[in-house]
Amino acid sequence: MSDCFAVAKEKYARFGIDVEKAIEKVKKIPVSIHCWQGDDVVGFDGSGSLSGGIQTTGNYFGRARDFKELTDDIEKAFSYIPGTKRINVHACYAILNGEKVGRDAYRPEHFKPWVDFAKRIGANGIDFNPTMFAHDKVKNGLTLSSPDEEIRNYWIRHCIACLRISEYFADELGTPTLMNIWIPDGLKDVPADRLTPRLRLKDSLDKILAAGYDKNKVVVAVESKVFGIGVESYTVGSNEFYQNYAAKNGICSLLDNGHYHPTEVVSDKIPSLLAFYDKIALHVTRGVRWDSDHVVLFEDELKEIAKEIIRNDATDKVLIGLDYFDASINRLSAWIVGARNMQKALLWAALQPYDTLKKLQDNAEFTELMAVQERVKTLPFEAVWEKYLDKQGLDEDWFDDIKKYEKNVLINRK
Ligand code: RNT
Ligand code: ZN
Repeated sequence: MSDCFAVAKEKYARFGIDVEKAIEKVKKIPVSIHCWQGDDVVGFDGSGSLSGGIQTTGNYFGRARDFKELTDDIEKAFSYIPGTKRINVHACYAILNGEKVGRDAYRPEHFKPWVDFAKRIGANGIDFNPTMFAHDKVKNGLTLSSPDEEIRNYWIRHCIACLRISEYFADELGTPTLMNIWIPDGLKDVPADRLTPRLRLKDSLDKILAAGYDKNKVVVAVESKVFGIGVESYTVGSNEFYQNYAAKNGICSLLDNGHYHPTEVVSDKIPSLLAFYDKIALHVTRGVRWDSDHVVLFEDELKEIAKEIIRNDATDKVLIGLDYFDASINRLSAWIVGARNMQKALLWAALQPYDTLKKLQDNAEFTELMAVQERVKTLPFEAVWEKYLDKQGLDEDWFDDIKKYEKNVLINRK
């Protein structure tokens, strides 16, 4: 292997690329890993099955059913995921210990076990999400945009409670918490009124932000969507709505690459937003024909997304999070494959000769630009990836151990 690496190092160096530097750079880029891959987005607060157009399909055995099982699985999966890892938690993963408390009154203490866990496994921080789906206060599919003031207020209180919990995570773990707001609100069929629900959503968001929060501790983001299953005709929180809201209110915009029309790409949106925002956030996922949230694979668009982060020196500006959920395969394997692929793409992106390529573009040398871009695609990347793993005490032999965990641990959850 070391021989392969030496050859790779030399081949990349011919294009002016320092592979050691690339490895060190990528190791430090935080990736927020979503807890909800482990239990099919069910959570612990028992408010019913998924709603709002998000769906898990499949029933592979071994779904984590409580905090202990979920964190055991995360810990096991993390042991095979290189790089700097954060944990992304939804409010529905509160540990209530039988206390009768609504989502609008969740307190930091309900998440203390997550903090203890994150500290114990050395996570870089926790990110957080209000959970405004799978709940009886979602009325006619609407939350923050509901015509019913009581419903809106419930979810406003929930989001404010989440701000406090986010501050608590930041205090405890010493890194800012990304608090991402996604709502399922929309309509199945042709709306009679597209504006008023958006005005109500705007007002609700204003009220949440008016509660105040420490901007050094919490980055608030809004996540747009184009449509969902059951809400095909209209989404209140559309891209245009949230881009403008975020820009005008100094908050962050989150791009989920499953949330756009099929020929739109998030890789092209990243530099557009970098021209205006200090920070942007990502949900990296893989949509197959719709926002299906398949496991992230090492594909062209993922590489393109990573390239936009690396070549624009935006590793501090783009907050990377994963958002997929596959219930048809071993869930730990889903975590490991997807999270490794994110880092693989970042490493791949860190190995591109941008100075040369940008110069060729500026000089309109498009023939050579194409030739060089194609040439570097097949440089010996695998050897560098293996070195990246090796430097973190890892290799490609993780699958057998996960199979063993499946046989010894997951099997008992039937
Ligand atoms: C739904 C959004 C949202 C959720 C998670 C669970 O379409 O992508 O981010 O997937 O919050
Ligand atoms: Zn998302």
